[in-house]
Amino acid sequence: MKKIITYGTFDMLHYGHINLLQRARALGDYLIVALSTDEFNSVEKDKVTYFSYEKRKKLLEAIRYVDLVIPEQSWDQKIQDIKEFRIDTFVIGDDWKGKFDFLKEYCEVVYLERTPEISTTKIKRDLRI
Ligand code: C2G
Repeated sequence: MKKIITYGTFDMLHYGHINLLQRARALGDYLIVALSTDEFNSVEKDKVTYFSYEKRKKLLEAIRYVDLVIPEQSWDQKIQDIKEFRIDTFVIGDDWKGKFDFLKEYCEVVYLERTPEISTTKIKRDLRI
C-alpha cells in the first residue's frame, strides 16, 4: 500500500484544496492529511482560521480522498510522521517548491501545481470577512 502525506491549514475548504487532495490521493492508495492545529496556525503561521481545528478536521474526514487526519503541531514533525506512518510520498502545493527537499532522504517529495485564482485569503477579501 502506497501511503501519501500532505500538510496544511485547509481553512474555508475550497476547490483548490480539493484539487490538491484528489491529485495527492491519486499518487497512492492511502492519504494522510496533517492538519495545522489552531495553536500552530496562530503561533507559527500567523493565521487566524475561520473554522476551528475540529471543524476543519470534520470537513476533511468527509472527503473521499482523505483516509486519515492527524494534527500538525510543529514545523519539525514531518520526518517523524514519515517514519511513524511509513510514508512513501510527501505532497504539497508548489508554493512550497524546494522548501521540503530535505525530506527526499526519507520519501519521495512531490510539489503539485496550485489551483490558480482561489485562496482562503481571496475568499475573505471578496466577502470582506
Ligand atoms: N492549495 C492549492 N491551490 C490553492 C490553494 C491551496 O493547491 N489555490 C494547496 C496548498 O499548496 C497546500 C494545500 O492546498 O498544499 C493547503 O493549503 P493551505 O491550507 O494554505 O496550507 P499551508 O498554509 O500552505 O500549510 O507544513 C506545511 C504547512 O502546514 C502548509
